[in-house]
Amino acid sequence: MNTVSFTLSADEVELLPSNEDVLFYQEHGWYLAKKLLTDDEVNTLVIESERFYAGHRDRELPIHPPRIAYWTPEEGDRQRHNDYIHYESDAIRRILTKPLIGAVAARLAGAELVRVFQSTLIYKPPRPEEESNIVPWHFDKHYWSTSTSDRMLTAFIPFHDCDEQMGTITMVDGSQRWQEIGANDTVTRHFADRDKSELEDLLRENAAYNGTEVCKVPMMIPKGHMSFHHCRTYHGSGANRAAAPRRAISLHLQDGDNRWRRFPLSDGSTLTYNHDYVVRRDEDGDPDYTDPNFCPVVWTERTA
Ligand SMILES: O=C(O)CCC(=O)C(=O)O
Ligand SMILES: [Fe+2]
Repeated sequence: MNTVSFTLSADEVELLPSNEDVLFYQEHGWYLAKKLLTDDEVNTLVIESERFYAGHRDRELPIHPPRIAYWTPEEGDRQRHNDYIHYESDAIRRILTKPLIGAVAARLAGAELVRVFQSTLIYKPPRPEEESNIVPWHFDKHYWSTSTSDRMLTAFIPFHDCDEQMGTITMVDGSQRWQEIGANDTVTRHFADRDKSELEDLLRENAAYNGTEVCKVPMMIPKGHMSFHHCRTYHGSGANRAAAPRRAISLHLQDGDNRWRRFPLSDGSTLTYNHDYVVRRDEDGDPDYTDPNFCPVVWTERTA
């Protein structure tokens, strides 16, 4: 399994973020990367995602965790989310674990080693009125309270040019530096389960609490490029008003230091994340977020 070599070609080195880009990411909480995927790789993502939707699996999850996002055709023509796409499709896993993506993430996060945390295949049908296409304001760390790290980050990878008309991902500039107000247990619930207007209000209140206003930046992402966002950067996205579906993968990444931690909820129970039902256990019997089956290494500067 660990036959990947963590080296970049001279051409790939040119595609890494500069020191200025890293400072930009630290200040703004997002970064639009150069063309990290070839057209062939992106075309393969389209073909393989269609094969997946038609029922093809290279591997199946041993069980479906209670809060997994997992669209099936019975759900019809609404927004589709499929977690663990890097586990169930070998061809997609190969592209998502391309060392260049990991190397960009490592630079941005200031990490020596980067692993996959999760990946979600996303499809927004071209239906402007479809409510489920709207992704309300959230930041990803809300779902990752059982993770110790505050350096985790996400690559949003569309399979085509992606703009506002298509309902591209939209960042709330600089919000990763905000102190959060109004946080309670509800923030750990997936955005699909939460009230959308409540989230819009919460965003405005949070901005005001931090002495600022909400500045929304829609990511204009050319085919082969991807945007990165910090795990505390607020983001969301709107309707797909284009004629074609919006296809993408959210590739969530963890730095090498990230580990599982117990996260108690106010009712005394312990929060669980999807992984807690499927990954191997560590020596203390706790979920191991370094399990290479689910969380493969995508980049390391350490020599083997
Ligand atoms: O699909 C979108 O527009 C947003 C995806 C998202 O929330 C993420 O990449 O973390
Ligand atoms: Fe997100």
